[in-house]
Amino acid sequence: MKKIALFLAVFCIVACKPQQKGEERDAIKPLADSKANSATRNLYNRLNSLLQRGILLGHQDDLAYGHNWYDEEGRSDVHDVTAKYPAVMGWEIGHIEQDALYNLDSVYFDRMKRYIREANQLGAINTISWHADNIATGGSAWDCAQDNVVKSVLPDSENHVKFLSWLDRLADFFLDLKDDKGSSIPVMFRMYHEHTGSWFWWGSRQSTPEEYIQLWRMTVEYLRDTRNVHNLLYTYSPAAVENEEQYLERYPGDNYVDIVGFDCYANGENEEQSKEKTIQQIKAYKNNMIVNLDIVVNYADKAGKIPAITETGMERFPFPDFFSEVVYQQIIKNYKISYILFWRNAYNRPTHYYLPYKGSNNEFDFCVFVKEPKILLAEDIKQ
Ligand code: BMA
Repeated sequence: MKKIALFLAVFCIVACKPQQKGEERDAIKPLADSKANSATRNLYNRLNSLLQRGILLGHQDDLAYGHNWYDEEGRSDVHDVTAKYPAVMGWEIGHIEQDALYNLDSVYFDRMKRYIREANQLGAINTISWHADNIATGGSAWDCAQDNVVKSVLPDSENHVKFLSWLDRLADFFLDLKDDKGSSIPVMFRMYHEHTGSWFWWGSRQSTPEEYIQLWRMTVEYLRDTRNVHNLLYTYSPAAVENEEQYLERYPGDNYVDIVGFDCYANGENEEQSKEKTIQQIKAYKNNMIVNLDIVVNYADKAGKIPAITETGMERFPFPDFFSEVVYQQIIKNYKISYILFWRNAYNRPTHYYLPYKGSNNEFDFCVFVKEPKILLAEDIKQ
């Protein structure tokens, strides 16, 4: 009996040792990058434990600009309206592959590094997407005139070497994400997204499933193994699908993915459209969201991944209770998902906004939404 008591006491001292802040922990699940640095493994564990607390509110380009303003110190449309910052901030590195100074939405890359640092300081988590140009034509990510661009960047194909030089520029950017003390900042990298649609050169009509999977794996392997980038969690983010089979048709495999999500929007064509039409669009959105949430949450559960809504919203949300009633009560309330990322509030396009800004419609409705105990902002999760 004494022996058992002694064993239990020793076990407890060893096993129940409190975790020190910043201490290196192994990720709960193996990550796509087995050499992911400690900050990245901690981020994964943090996402996992936050999943039990609620849903993180995310916003694209939140600190970079908002409705009718651009690069103002400390400003954020979400903060203007709710007095808190989003818990997830999305950034876009399209055009970094061209060695450009700023991205396709006019955000300077050196400032983006600063915003990422600021977001990190606020306790928020950063996610990065990449609308890479079409390497074969010189056109944009949306240039789908050819259906062999993915094939052309794979090993031994005509654009492979040039494409690796593009990945080098990405690697340099990721490696340069550091906090004030010089420690690496981990980010969720959401690459080749919405590939179940066919509006990007990596889309479903532009490549075979095998080619897409090869592109994904090649990118992970190059960044991770050749360039030693170890601060990424890889995020799989198709456009809305109809069933799990479609969701997984181009899935690169559990060893290459950490976070599983989907992008899904409510259509909203113009300001003059009838109320009836808006209601129909919202109904379709709700159905789509629920189908995809079921797929993603279920798959994440089976495979030990983090489930998320990686892009969503309705431009101008011309519906009174869009956030508190439609998005929260009717869609996300009963789901265990890590985060919901709303798309950007453009500084130079008055109707291109996906979250309220000071003085816009739905300010109060959005405040009701963020006050739901399950909705978490940066201040709620700061460590
Ligand atoms: C789209 C729009 C575009 C933007 C692109 C990449 O959905 O917001 O204006 O250039 O995303 O951020």
